[in-house]
Amino acid sequence: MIDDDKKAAAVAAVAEVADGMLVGLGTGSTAAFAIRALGERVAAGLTVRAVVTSDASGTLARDVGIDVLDFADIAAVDLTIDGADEIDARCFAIKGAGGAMLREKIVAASSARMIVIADGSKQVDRIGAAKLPVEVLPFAITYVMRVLTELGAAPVMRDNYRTDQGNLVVDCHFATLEDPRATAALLAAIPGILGHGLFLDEVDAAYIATNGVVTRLER
Ligand code: ABF
Repeated sequence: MIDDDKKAAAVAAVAEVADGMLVGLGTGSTAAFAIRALGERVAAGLTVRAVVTSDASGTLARDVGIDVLDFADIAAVDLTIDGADEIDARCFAIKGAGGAMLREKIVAASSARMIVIADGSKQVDRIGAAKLPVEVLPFAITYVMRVLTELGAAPVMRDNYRTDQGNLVVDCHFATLEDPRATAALLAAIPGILGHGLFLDEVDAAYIATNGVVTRLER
């Protein structure tokens, strides 16, 4: 069962949370298992504070009794736990199917340590098959679509979708992603793109569960 694997990976990562930590909480169904698991540890006496990468995760975290702070007041996070769409042996990840990749990357960047949690379907030899989402300022959307098309990204704008920041998301599919750093640099250089789902330096470790067996990757 994929849900059992998501939960097993989440529980393994939440075991790394220590008393007094400020924890970054990711977004998506796998991250939701981590939020619930952390809530159980808080109910059992663990003292933590958290920041969240989406409004949905904030609602869930508060519901399970976690003290959620406003990230705008936070300079540094101890440990962030988040899902991914693809993760490879280099701990390179594609994130953002859930549309929260901009906040996810900011929280990850602020974190001393970031752990990805995933079921085995997310584990790949080399990232690149998953759609690569980019967050776009609405003002820039037509220009950005043109540039992405010229770059061969086959961009598709998500229908009726806005991020928590009120921006648009465009899903890209590059024919190859042989040089993810070059692609990340290209995307970062386009005015109007506010963030993208390539996580190349942020992930320190991953717990991946397949048929109940949890394996750990370390960068
Ligand atoms: C977040 O949620 C995203 O970065 C990723 O796109 C998505 C994964 O969702 P799920 O765990 O539901 O597959 O972590």
